[in-house]
Amino acid sequence: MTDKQNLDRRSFMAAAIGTAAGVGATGLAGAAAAAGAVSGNTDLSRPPAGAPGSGGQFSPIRAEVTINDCEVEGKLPLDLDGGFFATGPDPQYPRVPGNIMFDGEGHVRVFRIKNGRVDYRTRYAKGERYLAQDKARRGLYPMYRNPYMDDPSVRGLSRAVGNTHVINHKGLILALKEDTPPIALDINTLETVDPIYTFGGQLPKTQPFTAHPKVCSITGNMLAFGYEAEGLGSDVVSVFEIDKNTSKKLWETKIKVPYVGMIHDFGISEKYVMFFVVPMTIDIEQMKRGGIHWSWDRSGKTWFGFFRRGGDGKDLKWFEGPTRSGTHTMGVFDDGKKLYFDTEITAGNPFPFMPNKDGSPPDFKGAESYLHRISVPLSGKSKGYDIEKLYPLSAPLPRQDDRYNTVAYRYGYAACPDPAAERGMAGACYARMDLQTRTFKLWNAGTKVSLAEPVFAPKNAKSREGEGYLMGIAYHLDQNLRSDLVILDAERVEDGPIATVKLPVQASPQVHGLWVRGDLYPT
Ligand code: V55
Ligand code: FE
Repeated sequence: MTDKQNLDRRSFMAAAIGTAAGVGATGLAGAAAAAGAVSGNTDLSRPPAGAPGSGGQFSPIRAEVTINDCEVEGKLPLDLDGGFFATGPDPQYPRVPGNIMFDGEGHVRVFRIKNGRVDYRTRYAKGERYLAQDKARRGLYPMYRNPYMDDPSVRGLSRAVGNTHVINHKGLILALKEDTPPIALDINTLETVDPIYTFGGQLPKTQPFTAHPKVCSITGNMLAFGYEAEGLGSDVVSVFEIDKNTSKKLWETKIKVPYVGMIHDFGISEKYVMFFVVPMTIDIEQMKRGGIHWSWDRSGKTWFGFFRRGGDGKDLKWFEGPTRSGTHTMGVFDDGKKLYFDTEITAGNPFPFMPNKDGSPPDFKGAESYLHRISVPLSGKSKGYDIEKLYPLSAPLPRQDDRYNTVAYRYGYAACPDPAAERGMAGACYARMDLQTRTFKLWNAGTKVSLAEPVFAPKNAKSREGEGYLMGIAYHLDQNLRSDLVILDAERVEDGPIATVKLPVQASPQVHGLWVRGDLYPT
C-alpha cells in the first residue's frame, strides 16, 4: 500500500469505530470501512477473531453452504412459516486496490423456517459475470460500475451481480443490483434459473432495475424503476408496474432528473411516485482514469420530486433543498394535503469510501445517517421541501412492515448503534420505532456483535401492523464471525431474542434482507 492508502485506511478505521459506537459497527459506512473498503481489501483471508469492527456483515466467505435442521436455542414460534432471504457482495476474486465493498458477486442465502425447524442454504447469484470469472478463474471486472475497466473478453455480457437486495416475484427470488436486470433464483434451491431476468422479454437485457422495488399494498403489483435508463450517464429514469399474477408490464413512463446521481431507492404511495435526487454524481472522467462510477459533489443541491402513478409523468414537480443525502426510504404516505417521505438523511457523502469530487478527505461526521421526514404540499405550491428529524437514531438501513410499502404506516425497524452512546452506552441495537408516539424501543446486543439489517415477519398474512417477529443476523466479533439468526417478538424487542438459530459458520455477507411468508411460496 502507498502511504496515502495507509493513512486513509488508518483514519477511516478509527473513524468507523468511533462513529459506530465502538465495536459492533452497524450500517454501511461503519462496517464497510472496517471491511477494508477504502484502499481495497486484496486479502480475502478472515479478519482476526475479536478484532474490533472486523468487517462483520460485509466480510467475504465465498463458501456455498447447506445446513438442514440448524441448532436452535430458545423456542422457535410454531406459527413462524416462511423464508428469511438476504444478499450481499461476496467477491469471487480479491478486490483490486481502489475498488469498494459495494462491488462483488451477490451471495444469496435463506433461512427456511417451518414447523419449528430451520434449514440454512446459500448460493451465489450466478449471472454472466460470475460464470465468466468462474471459467477464467480470475476477476474480469476490476472496478465498481466501471465498464471501461472490464476485461475485453467480457464485452457484451451482463454485469449483473444481484448483490444488494432480493425480492419475491411469483415464487422466484430476484437478486437485485441497481445497474442491471435481476438474476432469478429458485426459491427453494437458490440455484440460478435466469441470469438476466426480463419478465419474459418485456424489459431490455440492459434495463437498470432498482434494488428497492415496492409491492403495492392495495394491488400486490410490483413498482420499480431504473436510472441511467438509456445508457451510461443518461438522465432518463424509467418507472414501471408489473402485474403480480401475469408478470405483464401494466404501465411505464420515463422522466428526466435534474442531474445524474445515484438514485438508490424511491417512494410509492397509492397515487404518487417520489424520488429524492442527491449529489452522489456520475463521474465519467474519474471512470476513464480507472475509478468508480461516482463522486460526491458537496456543492450539489438536492431535489425531491413527485408525480402521479399511472400517468405520463408530465405533472412531475421538483422541490429543492441544500446538499445532503438520503439513501433508504423507510415509508411514505399522504394526508390529502401533504406528501410525507420518511428516509435516512446524512449531511454529507454517505459513503466515505466513495471519493469527494473536490478531492477533500472522507468526512465521517457527514456520513452519519439519521431518520428524517421530508414533506411537500400536494398542491405543488412550494419552491423547496420541508424536512424534520424523526428520531435521534443513526439508522442507515431503516425498514417497515413490507405490507405497508405504499400506505400510511406506524412502525419502523432498524439496526443502529445505541443512541445513548455519548453517555457510554456502547453496543449494536435493534430498534422498533413508533411514528405515532415518536418513541422507540431497543434491544442492545452488546459490543461483541455486528448486527445486519433486520426484517419484519408478520405472524400471518392477516396480522395487524407490527404483530409478528423481527429477525436479523448477529455476527460474533469474538467468535471468528460465527453467526446467529436472532428472532425477537417485534412488539417486545426490548426483551431480546425468543429464539436464536446458531450457525456453526459465518453467515454470508448481507446488505438487505427479505421475509417471504410461507403462503407466498409456490405449491
Ligand atoms: C448501495 C449498495 C450498493 C450499491 C449502491 O445501500 C448503493 C446502498 C451493495 O451495493 O451498489
Ligand atoms: Fe439499499
